[in-house]
Amino acid sequence: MKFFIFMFIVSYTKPLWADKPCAARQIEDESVVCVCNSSYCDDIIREHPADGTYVVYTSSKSGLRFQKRISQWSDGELSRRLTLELDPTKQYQTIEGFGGSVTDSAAINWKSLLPVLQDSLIESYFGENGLEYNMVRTPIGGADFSIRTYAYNELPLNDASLTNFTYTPEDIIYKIPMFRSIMNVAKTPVHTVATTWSPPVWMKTNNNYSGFSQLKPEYYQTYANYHLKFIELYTSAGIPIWAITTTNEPINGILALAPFNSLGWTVKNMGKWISDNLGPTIRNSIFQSVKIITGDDQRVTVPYWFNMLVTFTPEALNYIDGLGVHYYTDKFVPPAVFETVTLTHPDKFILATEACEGSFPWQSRKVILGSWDRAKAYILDILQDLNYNLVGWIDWNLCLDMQGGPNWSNNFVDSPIIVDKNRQEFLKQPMFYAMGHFAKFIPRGSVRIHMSEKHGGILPSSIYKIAFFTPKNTIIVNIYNDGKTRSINLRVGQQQTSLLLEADSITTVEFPYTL
Ligand SMILES: *[C@@H]1O[C@H](CO)[C@@H](O)[C@H](O)[C@H]1NC(C)=O
Ligand SMILES: *[C@@H]1O[C@H](CO)[C@@H](O)[C@H](O)[C@H]1NC(C)=O
Ligand SMILES: *[C@@H]1O[C@H](CO)[C@@H](O)[C@H](O)[C@H]1NC(C)=O
Ligand SMILES: CC(=O)N[C@H]1CO[C@H](CO)[C@@H](O)[C@@H]1O
Repeated sequence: MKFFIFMFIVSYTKPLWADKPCAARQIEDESVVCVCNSSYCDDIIREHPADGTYVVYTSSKSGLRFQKRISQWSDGELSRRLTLELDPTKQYQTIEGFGGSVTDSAAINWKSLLPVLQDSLIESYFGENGLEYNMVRTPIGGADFSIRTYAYNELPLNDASLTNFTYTPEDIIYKIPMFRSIMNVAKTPVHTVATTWSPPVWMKTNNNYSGFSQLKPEYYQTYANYHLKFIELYTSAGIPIWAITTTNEPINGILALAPFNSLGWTVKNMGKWISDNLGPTIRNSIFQSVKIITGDDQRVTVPYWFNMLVTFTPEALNYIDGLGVHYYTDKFVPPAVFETVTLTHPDKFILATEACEGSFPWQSRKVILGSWDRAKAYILDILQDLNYNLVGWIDWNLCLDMQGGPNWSNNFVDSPIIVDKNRQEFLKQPMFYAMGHFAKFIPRGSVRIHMSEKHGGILPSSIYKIAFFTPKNTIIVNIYNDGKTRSINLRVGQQQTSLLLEADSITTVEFPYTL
């Protein structure tokens, strides 16, 4: 019996030291990147906290990456400044997941690495000792993060019945192999969201991949079938599609905003296409459970793609499962805009479907190695979105090259993993760990719970926070400290403790809880 107890302790404590720490490379004026090469890559093991204990994981500007500590709840000396109090009985949205995007560019960069590095990149994102991503977004055909402009069934021209819809070289050489690698590694089903940037040019009014365009009316049903054909094509390659969106950033093609693949939609026509074509096509097929996500555009457009659309075409509500939102106007548009949907249509979900840093013309440095500011921008945005009942958050390219590409339209941006093909290594940016504090610790099915702040002092709050009850019967709390090192209290029921928050850091706390 003693022998077994001893074994239990050994097997319980051993994983604490099994994490491989970040191989840190300090970047001048920035934080660190963690370097993965063919013989070394850091990982993170999620502990199972025992009753009466909690586990703390911290990443910080000073260079901590998932630093792990185990502590006990105490009734000792508490801070008098700030107490965060949890109320697990008051619950909000249920989480669908977190992830990143398999674009042509991401898959090309991934493929440029040695096989052993390809594996550790996928492990880093999807593995049990990685971030445990459980969602992916992928373009249907080409996007700006491709090396050429293309779509499915470009030829024959005006082929309304899509007789030539088949795999592209990008699917065969890059994207499908990357998906297969992901699905071999992921321990939970990966929910894939597929999106068209532009259909073949013959379906469009301007006969061009970019610029001002709309769908020619005679191809409304063809464009619906185009989505069904894609779902069939990827499903037969072993890649199930969980959702489709109703076209990437439809505003771009109306305002001719972006120099890359787009298709413009007016709200009225979009509603009509969903009700008359896309909705019935999907729901009357064997893929009827594939979710239909409308919007897939900036936060500023939420009232158009949802409330205005369903006012014009209420029938669209029968087909729409949720709304997708992109990141790029978040700093200028208050999140309260989400309440126009969440309060009026609580049965529809909102999912963040695209985000990256470095996309604005005034951001002259597209990739900034080691940028903590960009990690912080991700963290604060995710906290804000989740606090407004969004059900998940999908990042853009899973990896890019040192320049932030490749990209046929020279639209370079940053990514949580930067691939250095020449040195055969990849660099995990601070943004990678920012994603990890959410993706790894908030599994699908987690429910957000209420947390209130009680101030005992005069310090203004530079604390941003969120809490979830997870399907593993634990509570997780994420706290961003946007200031100097400080102590706060955490309380749930009779249990309370003092928590030390590092300067400029994100802290995840996890402990067992029975509702
Ligand atoms: C790989 O990284 C490890 C840890 O930083 C280092 O010790 C090793 O020398 C590197 N190997 C190569 C081939 O660069
Ligand atoms: C089918 O598409 C391929 C790839 O674009 C093209 O090479 C081929 O000519 C097309 N077939 C027909 C019959 O148009
Ligand atoms: C397509 O539109 C872009 C501008 O968005 C323009 O530069 C390009 O010349 C056009 N191509 C064709 C074939 O018309
Ligand atoms: C600057 C740069 O790398 N541009 C690339 C963008 O993508 C196109 C298509 O792959 C390349 O030809 C350019 O070199």
